[in-house]
Amino acid sequence: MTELILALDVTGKKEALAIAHECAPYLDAIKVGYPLILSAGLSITQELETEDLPLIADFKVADIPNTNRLIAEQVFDAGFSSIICHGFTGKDAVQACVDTASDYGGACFVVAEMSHPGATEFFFGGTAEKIAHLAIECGADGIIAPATRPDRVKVLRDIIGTRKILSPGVGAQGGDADEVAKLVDGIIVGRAIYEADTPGTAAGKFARIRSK
Ligand code: NUP
Repeated sequence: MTELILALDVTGKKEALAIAHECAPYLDAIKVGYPLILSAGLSITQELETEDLPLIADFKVADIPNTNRLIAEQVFDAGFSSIICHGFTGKDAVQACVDTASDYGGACFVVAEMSHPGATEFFFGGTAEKIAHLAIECGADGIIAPATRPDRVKVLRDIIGTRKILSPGVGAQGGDADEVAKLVDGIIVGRAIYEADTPGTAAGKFARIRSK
């Protein structure tokens, strides 16, 4: 089954909670990042927890190992069950996130290749492949790979095997949900759901991918 993950990137606390509640029946997890945390505060996790869905912290952690560990501890103490970190920082930095996640019984996903057009300026020539190998070496639970480039997802799948691939870039960034859902373990959808007239209805439509 492919999971449907909502990227809850709205900056109003009330709006965020209302959208989460409306969409919750169709979701497998909620991903929260800087836009919402910086506006509403880390404590919003306590209110989101009432939806009884796993919370993924998308802070794309990219610091030295000690700082990564301190950030990851805050993330898991706040109630998140997964953390997303960058991979270009190297093995020791990624390992700090993976180890902290494991101490808390949580999961760590490593960004292998980003979904936006500018990503190809640096993610080329085997960089993403190297990061995918690094994610395996560190014992990460999976990688983030771009729904905007299904061909690249296939290449990364060959490396990552049965570890999870979560894929953003569906809808607003042009990725096709049905095409990518066949290749990955979870699709991450933000604007195509939270900017819809009725986010719950939009989430309900995307939920068709959960049977793939
Ligand atoms: O490569 C990435 N691309 C991406 O869009 C890695 C990400 N974590 N994201 C996140 O996924 C992005 O920050 C946003 O939260 C979500 C996609 O949102 P949308 O384009 O569907 O609105």
